[in-house]
Amino acid sequence: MKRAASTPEAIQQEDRYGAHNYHPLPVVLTRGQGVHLWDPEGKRYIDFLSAYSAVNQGHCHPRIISALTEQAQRLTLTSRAFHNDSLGPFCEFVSRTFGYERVLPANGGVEAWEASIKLARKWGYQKKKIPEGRAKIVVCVDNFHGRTMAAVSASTSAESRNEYGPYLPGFVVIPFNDIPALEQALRDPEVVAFNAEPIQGEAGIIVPAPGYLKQVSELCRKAGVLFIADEIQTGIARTGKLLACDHEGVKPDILTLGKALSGGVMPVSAILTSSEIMLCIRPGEHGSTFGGNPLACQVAIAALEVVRDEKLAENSEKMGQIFRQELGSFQHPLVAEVRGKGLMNALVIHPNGNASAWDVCTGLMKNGVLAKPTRDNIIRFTPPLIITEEQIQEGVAAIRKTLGELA
Ligand code: IF1
Repeated sequence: MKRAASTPEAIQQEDRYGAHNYHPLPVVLTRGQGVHLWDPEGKRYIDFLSAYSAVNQGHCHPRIISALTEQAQRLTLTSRAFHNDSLGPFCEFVSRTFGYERVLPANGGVEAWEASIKLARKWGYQKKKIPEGRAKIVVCVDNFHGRTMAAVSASTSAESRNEYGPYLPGFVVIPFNDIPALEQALRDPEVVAFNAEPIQGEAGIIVPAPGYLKQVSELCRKAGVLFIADEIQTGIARTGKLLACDHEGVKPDILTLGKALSGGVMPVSAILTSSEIMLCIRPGEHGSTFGGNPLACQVAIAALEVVRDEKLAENSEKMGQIFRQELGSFQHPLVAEVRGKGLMNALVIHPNGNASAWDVCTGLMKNGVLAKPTRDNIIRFTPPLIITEEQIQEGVAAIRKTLGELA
């Protein structure tokens, strides 16, 4: 079977034969290059979602695609039953890039996140001597870490959780951006880790108070508890620094990365930590068929080289400032707030206005900009980090036009 010939054909076919676990905007995409995407009818869009920040380097980045095609013709998968000559370079490059001693490779984001939970528990039993089966991990209200049973068990969202029980025990939930609540939770000697996104993504781009991450890190250190930062969405230059934690000079004990680690080319994720923590997992105690495969390793190395060589963190910071300044100057009854860091931004739509975030996104689509609502009244704007000022202004003009049409 070939590609669907038209937008209606693609949508109907997917609707008829696919699971109904998403509610996408009615747009079909057939090609991408840089910040642009095209539908089968040839209409061009600017991508202001970047596949949820996986395509930070832009669509089909030539350097990443060339690493992919070269390696694809040479060796794709060996399993970890044998060594391959790309995993070592990947581990060294990723360790050095992010300043950690060791890396554990995985595939999707949630796989890395879940491994971080397993690793923290192992560490708790081996180093903290927590009685077997008692380890607790503190997570935040409105967290998002993925869709596995562990992630769903840690979730506080009815939509993510309901009718999937029984849930995995061992998670303690506290509010995000609440230091006294963390202090209180850390008094429990069975707590092994505090896990959080530095900026909550799915919750609606919730940026914590300045100094929050620094205090989190200090409190965890004093309590002898691990700080696990899920930077699967915030990491790899999205927020204007290589890591969101870099804004406060904080180094998490365990760091999870995914999404843009491959530039959106294939699922690649990783957890990074010290030798002391990582080596708590011994041979045979964790793994996966595809984790650390040579194709993923070469793609990830190229993807990170692009972030470094094209100075994407700097561009993200610069373009983000311009974007927030432009949107912040809108005088419009629908605009309640503009917030974010770097190129991870949100526009909050007045909940009792005459149009919803969905209406705005549908209007934006017609005007050539692709973005997606989160929650009922928030629109996330996360374009590829290679975006130029001219393209930012093009996006801003489309947002202004769309809001004007809805007023
Ligand atoms: C979906 C949001 C983004 C994540 C963090 C782990 C994962 C994610 C901080 C798991 C994934 C996604 C998955 C996607 C929607 C999405 C998302 F809307 F939920 F918030 F990115 F903006 N940690 N985030 O954000 O990574 O296993 O998916 O690779 O539809 O579930 P994954």
